[in-house]
Amino acid sequence: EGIGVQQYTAIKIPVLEWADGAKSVINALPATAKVYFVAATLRPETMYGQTCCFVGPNITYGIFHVSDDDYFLISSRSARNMAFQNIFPEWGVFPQVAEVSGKQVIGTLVEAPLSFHKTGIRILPMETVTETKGTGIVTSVPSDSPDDYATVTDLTNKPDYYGIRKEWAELEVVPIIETPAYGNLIAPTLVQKHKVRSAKDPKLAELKDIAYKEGFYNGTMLVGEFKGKSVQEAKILVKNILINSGQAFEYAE
Ligand code: A2H
Repeated sequence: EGIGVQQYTAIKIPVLEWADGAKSVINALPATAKVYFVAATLRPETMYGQTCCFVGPNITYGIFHVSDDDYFLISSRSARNMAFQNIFPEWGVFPQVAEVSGKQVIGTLVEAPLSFHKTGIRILPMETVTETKGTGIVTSVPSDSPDDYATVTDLTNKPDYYGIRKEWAELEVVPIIETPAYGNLIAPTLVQKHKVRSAKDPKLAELKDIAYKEGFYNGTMLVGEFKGKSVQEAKILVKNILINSGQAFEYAE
């Protein structure tokens, strides 16, 4: 992806209840194991609006032992990178204890940090997740990400095709950021205005750009500890809250 470094905030999303498909894998771990899905995001200030978390259904993920009872479920590519960023205790070492496909974990209930949906959100499939970026786990904020909104719309329209329960994709989309040009639900507004047909619509590339720039330069927080502050200010403040509480860390690639 060109020259330069991409700085992500890696969000630790603990599991509340595993999908049946994952149980055979998880039962082989120590009984005290605490497994986190780790999502790489450029928009930590949007974490209030998480309504689900995406995996690539055809991606094979690893479960890696981090320390004590903590395990990360991420792509092996990102585990390798993390091993050279002091995220694992031993430099260059990223002990894999199990392997699991995206498909197997669909339906898992997780507890997303800061999300308004306090009883948990579901792991759902997103076919456009690439294994070669971030951790291969994408937390979904349909209010502010056109890709995420288009994907949850596809999932809601064809739940049987995607092998999910419709209600898993239908959690309420709450406004979290206001922009002068697009109101308080920028992603649904753009997707509807430009008649995006599915999550694979090529128009999404441009809409993603518009939403990102408009949110970053002109957005104001409507919720959370930094309500009323600009997105530019809130981004670093929310990131620091998450890092200081042990719910996130910095990850670069
Ligand atoms: B962002 P960049 Cl609200 N495959 O987080 C596809 N997309 C991925 C990914 C992967 N392997 N890993 C991360 N991403 C997504 C929030 C968000 C994001 C909002 C708005 C825009 C946005 C909630 N989803 O990204 O290619 C993640 O989604 C638009 C750029 O490294 C991550 O941030 O620039 C972003 O793409 C990283 O994209």
